[in-house]
Amino acid sequence: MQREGSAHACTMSADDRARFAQDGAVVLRRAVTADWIAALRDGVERNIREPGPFFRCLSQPGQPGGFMTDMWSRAQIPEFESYVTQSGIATLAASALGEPQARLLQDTWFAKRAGTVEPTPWHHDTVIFGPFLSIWVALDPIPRVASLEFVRGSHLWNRYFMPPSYFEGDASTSALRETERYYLDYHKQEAARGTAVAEASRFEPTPDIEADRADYDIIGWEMAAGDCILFDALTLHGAAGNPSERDARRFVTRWVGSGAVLAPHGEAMIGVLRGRGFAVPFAVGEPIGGSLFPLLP
Ligand SMILES: O=C(O)CCC(=O)C(=O)O
Repeated sequence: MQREGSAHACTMSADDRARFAQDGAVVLRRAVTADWIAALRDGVERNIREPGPFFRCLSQPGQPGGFMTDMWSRAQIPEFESYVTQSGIATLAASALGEPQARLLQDTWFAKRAGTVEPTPWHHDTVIFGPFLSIWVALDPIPRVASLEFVRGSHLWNRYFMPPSYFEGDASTSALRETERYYLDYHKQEAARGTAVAEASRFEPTPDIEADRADYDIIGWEMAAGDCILFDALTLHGAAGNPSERDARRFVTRWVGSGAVLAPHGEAMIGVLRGRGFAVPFAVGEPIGGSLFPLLP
């Protein structure tokens, strides 16, 4: 699919680069053109009607709104495949990584319907060791109160966090909210329990940032559709629900640099992918490769 604006390549100024390095997150205004945003919105709505193998509804039954997500669905949604290969987003990722190309780790999206109460818990993304960033693009106008927030500079703390439930037994995890279970599952599957427990010693439970917001330097932005936030995977991030009167959909691409390897607790992730029939030709400690994780542009 060829779209108008496909030659558009968003760029980072020297100031953007400095912010990304120091703060671990930077907002890039109007980085993605309106026709790509329209295509991604269409793709998300079709993906909701036709869920992929990783689709999750993260709202509890009976709650208002609805918090949904899917991952790696570009195989079935051509708009997503076109966006990652033709929109210029890969060029932006490569430029932020300081490399000629970037490797796509994942395409994913999060949709919070109007009135969603379920938050995105504070976390950071540790499944990769080495250069790893995400580009979070707003598909709708998203007010500051519903937008993704970051603890400024937390990517430089040299600390690794897991959900508190990562350290607890099965009895306590049975009471988790759906979003907490989602982030826990991302790091730990029952099949990888031995690895996960052995790995636990290098991680700390994620602090209760929401309970002590004033103690943290929290940054975030009101977003227009097409604005994006480029963030280091290790920057702690989270979001409230969506108290606004319209949907707050976001599309996220995750990118790794040439020095990136799969972290030990990423074993669960590749196990799940292989279980769904995806080819994952690398192991823990090895560089990411294979057709699901293409080098772009
Ligand atoms: O948009 C959200 O609510 C979640 C985004 C997120 O956690 C991520 O992209 O890592």
